[in-house]
Amino acid sequence: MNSLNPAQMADYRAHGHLTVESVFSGVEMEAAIADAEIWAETEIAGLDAADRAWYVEEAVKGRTVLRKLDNPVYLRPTFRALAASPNLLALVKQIIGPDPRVLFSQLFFKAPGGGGPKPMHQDNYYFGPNDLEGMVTAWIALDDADESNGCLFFADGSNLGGVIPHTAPAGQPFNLLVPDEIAANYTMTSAPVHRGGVSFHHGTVLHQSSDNQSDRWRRACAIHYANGKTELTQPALTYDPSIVVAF
Ligand SMILES: O=C(O)CCC(=O)C(=O)O
Repeated sequence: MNSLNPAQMADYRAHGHLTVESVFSGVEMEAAIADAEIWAETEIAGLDAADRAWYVEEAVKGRTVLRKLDNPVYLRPTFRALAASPNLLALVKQIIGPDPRVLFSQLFFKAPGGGGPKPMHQDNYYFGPNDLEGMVTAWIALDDADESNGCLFFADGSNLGGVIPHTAPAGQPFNLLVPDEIAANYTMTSAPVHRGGVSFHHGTVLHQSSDNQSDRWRRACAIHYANGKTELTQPALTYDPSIVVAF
């Protein structure tokens, strides 16, 4: 599929997220996983103590597995090719407008047997763009993602509200989240996606994922696109403008 129909666009605008299946083939996802595995192996070998605390999945006992790696689109040709896929870019342009650039990207591993949760947050709080409509995250499912292995959950329509101040737990300055007493006000809807599908989400929609309770991996690549006019004027963390990928 390389265009969204009016019902899909209306769904995205109303709910703040949209799942599009079969954007990529199983073969493309297998190749991405193979590259992710090679990359993870080399990164694990070089992690210092501070990086281990943020990137290694503590809950997985008996082996060292990564929770995530940053900037796959900038650093890995395999993931850059996914981000540059004409099919994906056509959908991204329909959602946010012309000249999309990748400002940041993340590879999430969520291992079987302990891959941990990601608490409720809004990407627009992290990125602080000058235009709240100017960014979309394309979350590519490298594996089938469902409720048992930790798919995304969204607060439908929360993209129409504002950006909520986030806090960070002690010792986890990068783990920005919506405080529990505010998060409790929202009903969350699961967004299962098959391998090769993409869950698009608006920068302001509240979302989270649970831990992986299955014996299957739940790997995904989140690509954070901005249109050509959007700048990160109030980012909560530091994003390096020299690694932006344009097409
Ligand atoms: O994959 C996850 O569990 C979290 C992803 C996420 O928060 C995002 O793509 O913005």
